[in-house]
Order: sequence, then structure tokens, then C-alpha cells
Amino acid sequence: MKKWVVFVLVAVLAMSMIACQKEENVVYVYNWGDYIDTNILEKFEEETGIKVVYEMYETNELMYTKLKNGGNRYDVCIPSDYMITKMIDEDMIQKLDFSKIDLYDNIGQAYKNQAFDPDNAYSVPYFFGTNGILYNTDMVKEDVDSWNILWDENYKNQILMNNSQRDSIMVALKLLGYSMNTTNQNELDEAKELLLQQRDLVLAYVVDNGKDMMLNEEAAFLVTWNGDAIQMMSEKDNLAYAIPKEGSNVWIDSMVVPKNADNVDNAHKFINFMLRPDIAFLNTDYVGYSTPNIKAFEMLDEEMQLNKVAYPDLNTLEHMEVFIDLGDAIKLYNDLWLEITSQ
Ligand code: N2P
Repeated sequence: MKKWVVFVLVAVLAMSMIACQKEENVVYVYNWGDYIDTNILEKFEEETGIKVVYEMYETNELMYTKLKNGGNRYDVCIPSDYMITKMIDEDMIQKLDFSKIDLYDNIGQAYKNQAFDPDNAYSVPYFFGTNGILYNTDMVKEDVDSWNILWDENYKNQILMNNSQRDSIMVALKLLGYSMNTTNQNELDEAKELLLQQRDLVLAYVVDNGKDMMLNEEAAFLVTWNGDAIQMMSEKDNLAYAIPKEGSNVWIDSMVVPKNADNVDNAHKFINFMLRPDIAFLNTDYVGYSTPNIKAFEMLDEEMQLNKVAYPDLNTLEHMEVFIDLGDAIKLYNDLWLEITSQ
């Protein structure tokens, strides 16, 4: 075969391969662990013909690092409030085209115009919730109303802390009466001392793997989020959830589209699909997290609508705070957390 014929053939082959790749109808979704009813992904695929490639992370910080390193390209991911601020500031996510998200009105007003996205330009709320203590009522006989129970020597090796730096440093800061957004070195030093003291009592620093440990009664306490608590409480009736009186964190996780997404149109289709009342209902019903979707909320049975773990009356809870992005001062938290979890 003549050289130029080979060349043309190779070129045609390469071009058709590129074309094929481009036409592959796919959406890459990166979400927290145990944070979706996976039947929804199948439904989306069936109805739209778009294949979902689904991956999971355990904390905002792990998600951020993966996106920042740029090796993986995702079309939709679901960070929390403070992380969304950081990603906007670092030009990592893009403005959404709300003409393609016509179900956005299903989101309640209370969840819109949040400080992390004041003009509702970048994000669509997914779930919201609180942090607190899940505990085993057979193993813990006294009232759980303060974070200080996590420093009680009687519970040595029965305490599971959240291996998520802001969520765990928050516990010490609130117990000390400080803001969970402090950048005051003295306050952070005190929090570090407290967490170092506690380390001896802690069985493990866990995220999703803590759930099985609670279900198997390997520990008495787990610092976790309310929706995960509801999941576990539905499987076992000797588990309860408390928000300590010193206050805690209230958060919103929202869907965003990274700047370098390859399938922006499909990302919008996915986001809009998640806003469908029947889909948002299936999702909240399955995972136990609280929905900001008014129509889906109306579909819940009365027992769930009145469930104070899922839908707390935030006005009656004192000292609740939202995490805010701390800019460069986050280094103080990174260093602190490394000291607690290394060794
Ligand atoms: C789900 C994690 C919940 C995210 N496993 C808390 N913002």
C-alpha cells in the first residue's frame, strides 16, 4: 500500500475515534458516599439515554483535592456551602444556565440566596442538615446533651469521631464556646489541646465506615450528620441522635458543574432531573437526608415531615452556625487536623 493511503486511513480512523468519543452520551457525577438512591441513576439512563458514570467521596476536602489535581473530569459534584465559596473563588465551577433547569422553582425560598451563592448563579440545593451525636441508648444511660460526653473517660474506645477536619474541629470549638469559623490562633490552640486529650478515648476517626461499626454495636457514639443518623436509626431502634446544647453546624450541599466539565448539557439535564418531585422524593425517602425540594417534602408522610431530626426547628436551636470558607487561614485547620490524626 502506498504510504499516503496508509496515512489517510490512519487519519480517518483517528478522526472517527474522536467523533465516537465526543458522541458518547455520558455524565460524570461525583457525590458523597451513601447519598443517592442508585435506582435514580438507572431511571435517568433509561429516560434520557445518557449513561451515568458515578463516583463517590467522603469529605469536601477529598473532593476538592481530586478536582484541583485535575486528573478526573466531572460534570456534576455536590459540595457543601463553604466549599462552594472556595470553588467559586478559585474559578473551579461555572455559572449554570437556569433556562435548562426549569424545575428550579421546586427549591424552597429558605434554601435560596445563601451566602455562598447569593445570586443563585452557581448551585442548586440537594440536601441540607445538621451535625450531631448518634449514640446507642443501651450503652449510654445518661442524657446526651453536650459535646463533653465525648471526653468522658468511661467511654474510652467507644467514641467514633468524624474524620472530616472542619466537622471535628467544630466539636472542640463549640465545646469551648468559640465560633466554628474562628481563625484566632489561641482559640485553635485550645481546640487542638482538647482534641489531643480526647485522642486516647477515640476508637477511630471514621466517615462512611463508622456506620457499620454503630450498627454492629462496636461503639457507643458517632459524630455524624443527621441523614446518616436517620439511615442507621431506621435499621436499629436503640440508636438516637442529639444536637448538643453548645450548638453545632447546619449545612447545605448543592449541585455544581466544574469549570472543566466535558458534558455541560448533560450536567444540566441531570440537575433538572434531580429536581423532579418524584425523583427528589425517592431520593430523600431512601437516603434519609432532608430535602429542600418543596414538592418532594409535600409527598413525605406526616411522620417524616414532623421528624425533628430531619427537619429541626432551627429557630429553637441555639448557637448553630454555617461553615464559611476561611481563605488562606484554612492552613491552620489543615495543620491542626494533621497533628490529631497522624501518630
Ligand atoms: C452522606 C454525607 C453527607 C454530607 N454520607 C454531609 N454534608
